Amino acid sequence: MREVEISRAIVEAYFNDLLGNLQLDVAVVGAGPSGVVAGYYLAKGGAKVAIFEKKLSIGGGIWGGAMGFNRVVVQESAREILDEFGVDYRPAGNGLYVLDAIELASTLASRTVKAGVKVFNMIEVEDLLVKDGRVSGLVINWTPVMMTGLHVDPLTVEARFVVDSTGHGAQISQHLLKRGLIKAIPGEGPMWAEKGEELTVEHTREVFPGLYATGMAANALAGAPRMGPIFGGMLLSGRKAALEILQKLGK
Ligand code: 48H
Ligand code: FE2
Repeated sequence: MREVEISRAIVEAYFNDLLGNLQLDVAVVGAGPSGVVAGYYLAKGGAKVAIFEKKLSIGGGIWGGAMGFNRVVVQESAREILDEFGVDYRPAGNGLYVLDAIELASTLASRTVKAGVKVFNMIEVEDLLVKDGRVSGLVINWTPVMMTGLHVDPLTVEARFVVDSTGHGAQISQHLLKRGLIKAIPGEGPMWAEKGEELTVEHTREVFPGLYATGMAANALAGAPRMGPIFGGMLLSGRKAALEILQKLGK
């Protein structure tokens, strides 16, 4: 066994995957709960989909539960998604269920990868391709390049749809705001769990031709309340975006 053979195996496998994912049906940005669930349902529906995540880990805000207590809550309306993924939960009364954040994050990750979604971590989406008034892909760079501020030009990925699943900051939609292509991103409102959960799903939509927003990004775009450590809305939002996109793709 020679070290260079190990290196060759890694480089060949990675670059084959990258080459195979430069043109996608759907590029999801952000591997938090809403992005991962969107990716899963898109792949199950037959779309070619990849997720780009700037951190090493996938799962976004799930891991820390609430204040580091690594449990999260999901309400009745999203229980069927937990069942679909095979995540355990315990009734906590009042139509709420409590689950282990580590199990949720790791199971969502595993099932999504096994459903055929290619996850590229450590890649930050630094901009969008916009042509003829439609988002048509991503501009990507290594996270360490972004962190160090080195002047290194990016690469690109083409996609028929892009999903902004970047959480609180709605980072991807911010690129359109900066260019005056969308009018405003009011940011999330103060906490109101029930309303926030409802509105997250309601505001999951195509926010600009070719661009969907899910989860907290959808909330930020709509100025809807935050909801704290309840995750049903994130899961339902990811599924809603996926099903609408599949329909538009004719899948
Ligand atoms: C690549 C990026 C980029 C970029 C960001 O924050 P998330 O977990 O997002 P959601 O919306 O799926 O879930 C929100 C939930 O975790 C939460 O915060 C809740 C329910 N809060 C309620 C409250 O009251 O606070 O994940 C977003 C992911 C992260 O992993 C980021 O690293 C990643 O997106 N990301 N990836 N390129 N430009 N920006
Ligand atoms: Fe949050």
